Amino acid sequence: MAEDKIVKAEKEIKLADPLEASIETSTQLMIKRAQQLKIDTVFDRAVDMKPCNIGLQGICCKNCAMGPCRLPLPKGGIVGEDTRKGLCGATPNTIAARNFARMVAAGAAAHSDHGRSVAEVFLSVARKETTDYKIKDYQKLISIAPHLGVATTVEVDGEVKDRDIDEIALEVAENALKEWGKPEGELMYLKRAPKPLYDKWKKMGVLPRNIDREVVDIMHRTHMGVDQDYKNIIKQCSRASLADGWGGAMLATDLQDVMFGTPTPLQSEINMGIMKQDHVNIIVHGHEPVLSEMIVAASQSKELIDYAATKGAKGIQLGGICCTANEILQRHGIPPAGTFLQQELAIITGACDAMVVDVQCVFQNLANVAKCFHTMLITTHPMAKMEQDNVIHIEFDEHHAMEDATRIVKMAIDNFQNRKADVIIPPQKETQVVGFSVESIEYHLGGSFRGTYYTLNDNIINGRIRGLAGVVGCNNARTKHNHEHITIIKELIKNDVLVLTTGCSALAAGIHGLLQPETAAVYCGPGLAEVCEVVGIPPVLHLGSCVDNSRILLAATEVIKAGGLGKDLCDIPAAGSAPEWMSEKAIAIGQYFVTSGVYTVFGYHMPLDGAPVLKNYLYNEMEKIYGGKWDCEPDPIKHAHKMIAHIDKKRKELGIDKARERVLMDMADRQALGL
Ligand code: NFS
Repeated sequence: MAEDKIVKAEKEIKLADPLEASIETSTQLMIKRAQQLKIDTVFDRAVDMKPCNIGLQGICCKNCAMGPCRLPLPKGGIVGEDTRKGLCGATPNTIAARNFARMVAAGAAAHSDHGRSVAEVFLSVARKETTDYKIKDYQKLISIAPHLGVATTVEVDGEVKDRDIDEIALEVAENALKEWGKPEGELMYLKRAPKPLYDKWKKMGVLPRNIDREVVDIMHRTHMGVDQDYKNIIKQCSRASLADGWGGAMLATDLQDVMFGTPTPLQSEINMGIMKQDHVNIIVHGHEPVLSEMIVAASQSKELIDYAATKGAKGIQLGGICCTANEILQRHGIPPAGTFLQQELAIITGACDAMVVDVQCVFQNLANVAKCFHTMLITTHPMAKMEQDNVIHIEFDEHHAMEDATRIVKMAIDNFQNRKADVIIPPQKETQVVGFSVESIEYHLGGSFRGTYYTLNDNIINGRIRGLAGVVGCNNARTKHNHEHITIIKELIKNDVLVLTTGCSALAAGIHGLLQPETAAVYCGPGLAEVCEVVGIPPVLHLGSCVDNSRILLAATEVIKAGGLGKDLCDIPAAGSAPEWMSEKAIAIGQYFVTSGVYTVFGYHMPLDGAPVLKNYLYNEMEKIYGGKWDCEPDPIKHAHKMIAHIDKKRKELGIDKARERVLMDMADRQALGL
């Protein structure tokens, strides 16, 4: 196409160096392509705009109109008493803690509101108000029912019988929805945690009352002139974050599994190379699988595939971006087109006939990029519209879900013939084995007759597996795309740490070929390689989207139940990491990991440097209360080794450090022992 038809960026901005912006080839190619077309992307904007130094330190207070009050650290640090204060007298600790708390509130709200939407759809299913969604996994329904106070059996004339499944579904749906706003009590899922952890939360007064209330509590408490004790603010952060991890997010995962199926391992592909020149390409982007599940069904219907053929397309290629990609990948094998930072680039290919978005992590600049091509950008959620006039809004409703999805797919097909730009799809793609869950790990590591976590525990105790790491979270345009994720994961598996991954970190791992069983022989230490080869799993297990971090909590709980590795989550040789975090959701996740006893290291930076006392509280003092603590390390190798050092500390506390030394002895060592 004539390049003068491209709508140019409004102003000339500094351009990113593609090789500095990402370690990934297709991303580099598409950044260059965008620059040739004079379309700015997030990578260029990150070079053009520096972050605010005061905001970076976490000490800008704009919670009232006497401010914004800014309390930067004095040059040369604090000497003597820290006398910095805002107009009202708020200290750096109060200000940074409030800002941190509001991130926890926003993150918990985003995950949990997603969960609420799923629960509402599930209620419609249970009431039989919709036939578009169904219960797919009855076993999962039965397994979660008791945790929501729903009996699965009934006694009739002294005989125990199974209850009617429809009755169970309805009660589960009603009880689940009550978790968002019940007037008294505490969240029911908290009791799924190991008892010592639950007791700790109870003693500390951080058991969430209901999901919404803990978020509202933070917004109230951080209003001007309310909570002025950073420890008390952080305590509420713990409470609200638990309402996310062991509440809204966990309910989202469970009810999605019930309706759409619990993931089991499958093979798929990933990266922009999954898009096809001669197919209608539809990219779903966002988070709630309620929408994307229907788009999957519509795009696979014979009627629409035939319709696509009438428009000259060889088929319909569906792909995903961000966590909605993970949802449909895990359950249907639909290949993701990329991570959070590749969303604009998928359109730059010129081959994206429709991008369908719902909520969270969606760039507003997509509309500007779409304008340069034929791409139809469709918003679908009542709370997430865009002001640009080239964006189409089709409100998605579970009561006519299939009808909406069919309409959207048909529009994309009609748009296939309108492609105007030269289509350049980068060829890069990788195969990957994905679809792990608490249930499938149990099956894989325990076998079909002995489905338990004993085998995993055994291998941790004997030292073949040094420990577990959860590596999760976003990409951030302030760090080199995928570099930190991949460097950290490789360093962990090289040191025999089994990695559980979710979110964009999982997508990054897939793109760089780390989600293949063959990876074990190439990158792993000898112990982990042996386990992976025997069991046939990759050393990096994809557990789903960011709400599925709840799977990591429950997998860790299963490890405790299987025995031999302590009584509480903080006893396990395990650590958490978000190497390239950017979202408020990541802060909520970090806080519930820490409050659940996990040592959690973030990459890039944390907005705490301007409040060293608060920082020390989060990085050190919290461990004395919950067994877990925050840390931050931008250097990926040091980052991985901080996690490994923590894992080794826990091995020592459990008395299993010697076992590992034996396992890692080479032949010469063994011969020296005369065995
Ligand atoms: Ni998580 Fe998923 Fe990605 Fe970050 Fe955004 S998509 S919910 S927030 S950027 S991992």
